[in-house]
Amino acid sequence: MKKVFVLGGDGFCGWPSALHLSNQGFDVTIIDNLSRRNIDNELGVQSLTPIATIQERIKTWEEVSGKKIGFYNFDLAKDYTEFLDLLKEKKPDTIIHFAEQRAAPYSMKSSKHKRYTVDNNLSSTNNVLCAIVDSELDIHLVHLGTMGVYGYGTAGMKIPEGYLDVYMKTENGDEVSSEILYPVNPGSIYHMTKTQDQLFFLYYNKNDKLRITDLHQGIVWGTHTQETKLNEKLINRFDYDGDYGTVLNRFLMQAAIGYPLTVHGTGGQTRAFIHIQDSVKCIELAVKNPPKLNEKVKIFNQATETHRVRDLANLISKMANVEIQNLKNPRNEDAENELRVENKNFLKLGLNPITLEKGLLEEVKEIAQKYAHRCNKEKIPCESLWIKK
Ligand code: NAD
Ligand code: USQ
Repeated sequence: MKKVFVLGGDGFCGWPSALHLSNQGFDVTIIDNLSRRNIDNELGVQSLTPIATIQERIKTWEEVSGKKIGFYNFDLAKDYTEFLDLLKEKKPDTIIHFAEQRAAPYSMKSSKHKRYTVDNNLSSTNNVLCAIVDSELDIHLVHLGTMGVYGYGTAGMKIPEGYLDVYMKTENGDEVSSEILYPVNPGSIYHMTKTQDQLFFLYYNKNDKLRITDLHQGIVWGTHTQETKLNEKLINRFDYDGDYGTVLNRFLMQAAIGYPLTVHGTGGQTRAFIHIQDSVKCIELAVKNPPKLNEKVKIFNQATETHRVRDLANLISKMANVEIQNLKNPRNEDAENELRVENKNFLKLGLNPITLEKGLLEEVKEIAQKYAHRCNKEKIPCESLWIKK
């Protein structure tokens, strides 16, 4: 049985991915320091859905499926020796790395939050890479990166999957070509950490021949996957607050409680999206299709659709008969941008995307309306400002 470590396996993407891989017959071990749950305490918020403790989650999964999932509470940014010892003992075939602070607004709250995000994300990624080298094992690392590494200007072309062919003029007028990482353009401290992760991967792949897949994921929406639906104690987290809630899930929850949809500025921002069920499928496909030895870092754009924020707001406003409010944008970002994204790699491997049209209503009914009573309206506004007054 192939062994998989899921770093950050208690989180929004990590938990359903751990269940899905376990269901597929992988031997899954979760490593998570539960920092995300501590941040909920710091912010005084809770997931809209009532999430069970990690121990209850794992026990319930064993009862429901007959399959075991291991769990270790390590801080990957700090507990290097413990992590390395575990690698040597368990010898996983694959490590999936979700274990980073992932909210852009949280990363921009204050210098304390900026420093935490940089320290946590960069040390975790570097420690994981160093430990793979130290273990002397041939482990495939799958990392969750972001579409945000490319930035949100208008590229004028489909954003390629990670790499760009460039043509340069030499001093005597000849043309030379080269393939480079697509130029980075981070829009927050969080996104900046992901652009730096890319350089770690480039380097460790070149120097230590590590086999690495970096998934440039868009905004994940939805809550349930086939596995999390099986028992209420397996339910996934649903963040709706001003720091961790992402735009589409926030709109769905706002629609369910009749709260005017919080559009930043004109809502002209175009972003890439993927449903959580497709996200876990992509993880499975990436795990099953590792790069060969000596192959460069494999980069996939993990997104199925692009939408403008105001189009999403209009769609949900009509569907749920709720007003739209245009707020002063707390972020420093382009008011309007075009975005087209190449995603051939996953489609070629067999991804069959869930479209927004098919999934939206179900999400409103099964999650947002069902748990609307747990919403604390005071936590909805986005109060983290990119530029302080
Ligand atoms: P999340 O915050 O719900 O989960 C991250 C998990 O990692 C948490 O359980 C947290 O406790 C753990 N963690 C963080 N730092 C750790 C450390 N130092 N040691 C051990 N555990 C640690 O986030 P998510 O939404 O599941 O995102 C997972 C990954 O996917 C992130 O890296 C994020 O950048 C990426 N991603 C997420 C989205 C999205 O829309 N949610 C979109 C694109 C990319
Ligand atoms: N926005 C609104 N109203 C809201 C919330 C957000 O208009 O109530 C706007 C934001 O200003 C922004 C866009 O919606 O223009 C997206 O914001 P978001 O919070 O949904 O997404 P983002 O901050 O980009 O981050 C999320 C995840 C992050 C992941 C990223 C993928 O939190 O982990 O990396 O999506 S991507 O956006 O493709 O870079």
